[in-house]
Amino acid sequence: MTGSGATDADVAIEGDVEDLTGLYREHGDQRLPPGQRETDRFPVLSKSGTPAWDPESFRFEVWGSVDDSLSYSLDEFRDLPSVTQRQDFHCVTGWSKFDCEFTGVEFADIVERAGVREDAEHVLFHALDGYTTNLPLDECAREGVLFAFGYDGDELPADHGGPIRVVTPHTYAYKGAKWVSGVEFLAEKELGYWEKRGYSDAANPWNEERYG
Ligand SMILES: Nc1nc2c(c(=O)[nH]1)N[C@H]1C(S)=C(S)[C@@H](COP(=O)(O)O)O[C@H]1N2
Ligand SMILES: [Mo]
Repeated sequence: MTGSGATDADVAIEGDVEDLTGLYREHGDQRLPPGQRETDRFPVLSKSGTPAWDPESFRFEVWGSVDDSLSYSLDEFRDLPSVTQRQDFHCVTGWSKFDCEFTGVEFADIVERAGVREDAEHVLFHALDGYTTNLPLDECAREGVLFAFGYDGDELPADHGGPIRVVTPHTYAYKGAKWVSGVEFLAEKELGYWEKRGYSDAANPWNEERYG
């Protein structure tokens, strides 16, 4: 099967839903970052539409400055230990959606499985539509950065990055690659798609870091 690849499976939620919606308190007392408006919808933002992918051949790969390169099929990836977190989502174009429930594998877990080396300080995420985005390793390793395959108890919809997307509740959402298929650990920083085109590399919504 190609196309959305959706299999309409419920996503098992292991354990409690962790509430990370309070992380804005690191930056003050405003849950809604400056210049944002809250929406109940979940708009779709993609540079070039939703790519086709095949659940049979899809691989999630980890390489670069690691002791063990990793390669998982979709089923293998979904069988890794997962968490479910309630998070807020902030798009740099000005909308925020509160209380999104994402289920997925913690970034920190992948760091451990791959044995990320001492010299790795940066991460470049690769996606099926050719999108890339970069983050410092120490920001990725924070609680809240997930490789999400579930949304609100269902499979993550294809438009929102299914089968797997990154979520980064500490930053604007362009730091969260939809359709993520590769994670590259780097000693030297490489800028991603929007970062090269003038968007902020730091992308902190509470500091309103929209442009670089
Ligand atoms: N692969 C990929 N990931 C991406 C994008 C994209 O175009 N391609 N757009 C980014 C932007 S700008 C935002 S705001 C969010 C939007 O996620 P959503 O469509 O689920 O709302 O995905 C981010 N991740
Ligand atoms: Mo965005």
